[in-house]
Amino acid sequence: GKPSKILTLLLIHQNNQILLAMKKRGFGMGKYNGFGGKVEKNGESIFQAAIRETQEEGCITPTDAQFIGYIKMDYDCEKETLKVHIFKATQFDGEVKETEEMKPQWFDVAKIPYNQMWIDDQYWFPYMLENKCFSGYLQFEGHEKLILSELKEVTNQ
Ligand code: 6U4
Ligand code: NA
Ligand code: NA
Repeated sequence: GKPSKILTLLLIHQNNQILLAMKKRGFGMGKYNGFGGKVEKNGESIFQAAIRETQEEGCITPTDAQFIGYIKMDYDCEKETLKVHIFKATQFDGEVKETEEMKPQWFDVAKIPYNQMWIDDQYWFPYMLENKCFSGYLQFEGHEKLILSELKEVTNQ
């Protein structure tokens, strides 16, 4: 199979609102998403990478982040399979600011802009919003067409 790349994604869910950010460049440009990116090859943990990417992209430091989900994503057009580790936080230090990479915005949970997000988000955000751990596998044709989606809640015991 293809080589894989470890990525993080972190969502802030506070007071019935979710903090999303419009990606201004690179992979996922023009879409609203959480903060995240590649784990650095300097020995940082996946958790540390999730916090660092949120600091770099949103200027805030989550203080109660928890692992909530794992999704393996296979894009036919990409050289590497993406292994995305998803975290959720409700508290953070600092002030949300726009950066070169991201334009952040708060959304009511009832008004999440799924039509301006990755197509899979509408399927797994409900787990995340309800604090249910989940795991899955997605297969894409291009970046917009989801040809296989296997997502499920994961329970401990
Ligand atoms: P550089 O080149 O350093 O800016 P980096 O920020 O390390 O890149 P990036 O931005 O390429 O990594 O990471 C991609 C981000 O997009 C990760 O947070 C995972 C996320 N992502 C990719 N496919 C996704 C999908 N189908 N649904 C989703 N998030 C996805 O919700
Ligand atoms: Na990023
Ligand atoms: Na990065």
